[in-house]
Order: sequence, then structure tokens, then C-alpha cells
Amino acid sequence: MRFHVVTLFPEAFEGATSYSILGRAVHRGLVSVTVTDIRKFTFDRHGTADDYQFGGGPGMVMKPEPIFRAVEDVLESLPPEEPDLIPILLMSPQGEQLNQRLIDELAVAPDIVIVCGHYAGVDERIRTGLATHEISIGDYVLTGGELAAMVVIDAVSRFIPDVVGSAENVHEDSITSGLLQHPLYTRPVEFRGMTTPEVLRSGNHAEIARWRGRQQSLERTLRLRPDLLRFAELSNSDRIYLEQ
Ligand code: 6GU
Repeated sequence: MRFHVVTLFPEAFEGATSYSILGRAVHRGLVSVTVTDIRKFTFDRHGTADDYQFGGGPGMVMKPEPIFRAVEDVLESLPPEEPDLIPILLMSPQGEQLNQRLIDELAVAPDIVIVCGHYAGVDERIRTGLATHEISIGDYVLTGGELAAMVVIDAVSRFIPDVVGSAENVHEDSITSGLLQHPLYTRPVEFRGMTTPEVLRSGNHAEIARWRGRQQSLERTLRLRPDLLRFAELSNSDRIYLEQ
């Protein structure tokens, strides 16, 4: 998977993929992140990428030409593939909220272009004439799309084969299955008066599975994120349990 980020702040991505699972994926050639500086595609010697908005109002707007030219430069550098198969994401708080379904859809693309918005926003023609998706990472406003782009890169990369070790089955993760994760414990058994539940040390795998699934995942989801239950993969006995 090749991610191509188009941004006014390339330095925001320095080191972003140099550690842990993503760092290893980059090192192994499973993932690459290239960063294109929008300012290189501006016309004047000041590198002006923004301008006042027509109709007046506070806040600057990112101009269309530098972003179109930067994205077209990225597209021309790619190996020949169906151009309409390449997702061009516009990161903005007005976008569709990122979720697992969208991440699954993106994870099959060989190349993804990610445009980071800034200032009051981007010229509308970037939205209507360039981007294939407009994506937000939640209902709050960030100073720019860079952190949101890194969220997309991280979340999509987990679904690329071999990026995450097979011990962690990403398709059986919490959220992928639609429920919150059960509690995890490691040694020591007792820490500062807080003990590991007896059942996890019982060696009874059926009991452990029941405790994790029903008593913990399902109960936790019901308590903290009941909205998730509408789309969760539930067994018949889970449904009966919830209806009680
Ligand atoms: Cl993608 N960009 C900005 N600036 N703010 C956000 C966002 C994106 N997603 C949530 N808030």
C-alpha cells in the first residue's frame, strides 16, 4: 500500500511512520508514505497557497490550483492503473466520519492520495472536482488534516496482509466484530490490591470464552456504547441475553 500525502506541512509526517508496527511495515516494504509539499505547486515566489474568500468573511481558503497540480503530479508518478480506482481523500471536519467499513474499503487500494485541509477550509472545487471521498475523524475540529491523515494511514495499514502479526487477528478485533474488547490481564495476579479475575486462571476455556464474550464484551458494549449493538455480529444466545 502506497500512501501519498499532499500537505502544506510535510514536516508533520517526519517520524510518523518510524516506530512500532507501522515503522516495521515501512521497513519491510509493505507500506510506503510519500509526502508532497503543496507549496511547491504554487505560482508566486512567496508560495501563496491560500487566499481571501469570495463573499467576505474571516479565515483564509486554500486555493484550488496548487492542490490540483500537486495531486496530478502524484497521479502521474504512479504506475499505470485505472485512475478512477485511486481514492483521493480530502481530510476535513465536514467529511463522512471514518469507520471500519470505510477502512475496509480503502485497504484494498494499491495507492491512496490524502489531501490535508487547513485554515478555514478548502476551495469547494477541490471537493467537487478532485476528491473521491471527504473524510472526518470525529465531531471536533483540528487545526489541520495532518493528524487525521495519520489516523487513516495507521488504521488502514493494520488491514494490509502481514502488517500486523498473525497472533492478532485484525478481523476478529473488537469494533470489527462490533463489540468493545473484554478486559485484559497479565502478571502479576495481584497488583496493589487489584486482582485478576479467578476465571481467567481457571484453565476452563469454555468458561473463559463465556466470561469474555457475554459478561464482559456484551455487558460493556451495552453499558458504554449501546449504539454499536445495532450492527454487531451477535449470536442467537447473545440476542436472547440482551432482550432479558
Ligand atoms: Cl479530517 N480535519 C480537521 N481539520 N478537523 C477534523 C478532522 C479533519 N476530522 C475531525 N476534525
